[in-house]
Amino acid sequence: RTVRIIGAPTDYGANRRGVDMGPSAIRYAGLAAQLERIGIDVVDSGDVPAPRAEEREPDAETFQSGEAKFLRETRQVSTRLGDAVATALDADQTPLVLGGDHSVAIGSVTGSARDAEIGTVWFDAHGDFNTPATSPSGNVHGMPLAALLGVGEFANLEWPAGDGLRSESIALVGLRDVDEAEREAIADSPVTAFTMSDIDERGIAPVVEDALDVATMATDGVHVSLDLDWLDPREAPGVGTPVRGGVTYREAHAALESVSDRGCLRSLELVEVNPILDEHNETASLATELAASALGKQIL
Ligand code: DIR
Ligand code: MN
Ligand code: MN
Ligand code: MN
Repeated sequence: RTVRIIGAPTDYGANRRGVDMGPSAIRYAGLAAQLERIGIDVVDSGDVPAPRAEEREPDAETFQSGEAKFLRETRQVSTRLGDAVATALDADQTPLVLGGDHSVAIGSVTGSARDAEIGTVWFDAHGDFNTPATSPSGNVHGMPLAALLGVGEFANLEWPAGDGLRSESIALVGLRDVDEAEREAIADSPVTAFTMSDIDERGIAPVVEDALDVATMATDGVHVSLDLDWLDPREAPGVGTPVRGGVTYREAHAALESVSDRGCLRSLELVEVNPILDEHNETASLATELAASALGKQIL
């Protein structure tokens, strides 16, 4: 297969600077070479243009509770990224999006869902189900699922077309830090959520199989969104919002190997890598390795 790397160097969706360097850090860790070593053709589109938070109207400074910061910028970048993802898919390439903060998922998913029914597996410590009204932070990286599904105030906002994702086809895996209002939103929504407790009780493999069942049921393919804070901070220290008690190195590989084994992967994204907070780029290296597992790398 051919993989097209598309960088989306945003940081305005998160509250900490540095996640905009994620695409560079992941490329520097040797992403293309690793994928080529397992027989994948790799093309790199470079980065979609993304505004820097400090160059913009500082709505972060005038921010009031009940708002989302940098919504205009999010919409602009999502449109560009959605187009890039859809173009890659039209050319029979597998888009591999490098974030940036998790707000880039709005673009990745709408692009992937433009001409297909898709499912999504969302590996994350967080629910990413806030709306501007419920968000404690105003950061859009905590809102992409609500935005994509048109929850709350997002019902009145149009994102670049991509109607092929139904909430029934979304599985969240690895939750351990969910805000009060998000808890209700997730309970009220047909999405399926697997917490770290589910992984404790059942083990990673059966949980991921269930998540893949949800995402492949009556869909043409699956978008995998991997927030590196899904892993335990001991494995992935270079993220903006680390939460103790995440999955281990081997559990993460096992999960992405299962994704590959299903043969359902349509598009993939690696988000929230923050090299400034990292140790020797190890989180970007880990992201690179996990992408290889999702794309077919095997031990033997
Ligand atoms: C928190 C943090 N729930 C928020 N969310 C993060 O700001 O909405 N998502 N870090 O990845
Ligand atoms: Mn996230
Ligand atoms: Mn997260
Ligand atoms: Mn996030």
